[in-house]
Amino acid sequence: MAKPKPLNVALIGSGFMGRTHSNAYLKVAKFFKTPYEPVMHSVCSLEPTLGVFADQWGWQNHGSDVDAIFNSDEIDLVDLVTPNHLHAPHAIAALEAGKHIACEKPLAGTLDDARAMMQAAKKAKKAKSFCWFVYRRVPAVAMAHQMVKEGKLGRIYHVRAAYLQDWGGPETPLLWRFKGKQAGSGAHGDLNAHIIDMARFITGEEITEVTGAIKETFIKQREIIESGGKNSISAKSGSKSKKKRYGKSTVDDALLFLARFKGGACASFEASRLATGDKNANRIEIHGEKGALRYNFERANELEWYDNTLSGREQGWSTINVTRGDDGHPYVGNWWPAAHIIGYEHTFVNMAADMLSVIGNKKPVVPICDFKDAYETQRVLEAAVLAADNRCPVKLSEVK
Ligand code: SOE
Repeated sequence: MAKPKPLNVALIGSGFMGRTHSNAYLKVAKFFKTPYEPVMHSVCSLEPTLGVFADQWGWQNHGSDVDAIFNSDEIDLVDLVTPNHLHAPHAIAALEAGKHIACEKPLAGTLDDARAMMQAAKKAKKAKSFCWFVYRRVPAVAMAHQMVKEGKLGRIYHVRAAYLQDWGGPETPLLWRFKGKQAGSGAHGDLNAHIIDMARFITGEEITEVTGAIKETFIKQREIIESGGKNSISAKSGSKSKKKRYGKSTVDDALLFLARFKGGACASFEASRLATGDKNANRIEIHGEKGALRYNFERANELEWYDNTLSGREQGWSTINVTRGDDGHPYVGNWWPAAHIIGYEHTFVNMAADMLSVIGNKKPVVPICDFKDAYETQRVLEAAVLAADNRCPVKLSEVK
């Protein structure tokens, strides 16, 4: 492969995802050969500590003027790690300025915004679009996709997915993630978005109906923290000095729904930020005619496999340690030898590598999520909210 060409990247936002994305741009060229090498050109946000962030991660320029990013001929790729309500205006401005666009998940806080983003990406001539559904790039999840595609499971009967965290207790202040106008939804858009995408990606099938859903906001009021305070999910309220003020949480803390896939599989999805004891339990199980798979991100390098085609005496759940690049396990050959496991941050580097490949008209290791693909997940998110609000089944054909 020819020497990679420079690709000037501008990051908009600088929180938790700002760190994972900055780390990805810093590391990708060290571990992957891609047609382009990212140049960490500019980072833009309103955070008072942006200068410290830029120096820490090696961003060449920093500022608070997003329009300067869209108007700059130097910028090739705009990457959004902003609150959900800002995804659409920023992504559409970047696409209309002819820039490639990458956006954290979910695509948007609302279906209307997501549709506008999908349509802008469709109109863009050369610009490529990406949505950071990074769990597709966990080697074990990528392998699950490959095994289903190879027919190892046969007809799919069940998908059972849950993404459970427990950071959303009463001590967690009123972050943007709890404000409906900024986030769109709570645990649902944040966590069900991931497992809907993973289920679609692994099965290769679309969801045709949400047959039932339930949602709940357990913590109705949360402490308002002064601006400039830690805005991340690890922020804790409890300022001693001033009288505490509280604001209404206007999103779900949990949303569960049942769904049917195009091939007839019956599925359940559950997202919660109050699943006490589960810190980042992103779990999915798929049961097919010829076999079954089980995955839990809290054991990130392991994929459980049940081969139903063996003789009864030999059948049993096996655990595959998906770290053997020499044996064809995806991505890990770019990292370390067998059983030298990888982690959360590596999924973002894997994603950056595939984005750079696609921008260079090369194929990604496994399918990558563009705005059109991410819009399908947003439709399912919307159908589940409609099913919960109206207490009735919702067909995806009715949610455009
Ligand atoms: C918070 O729930 C969060 O940071 C999600 O927003 C990420 O997508 C997930 O990977 C980890 O948890």
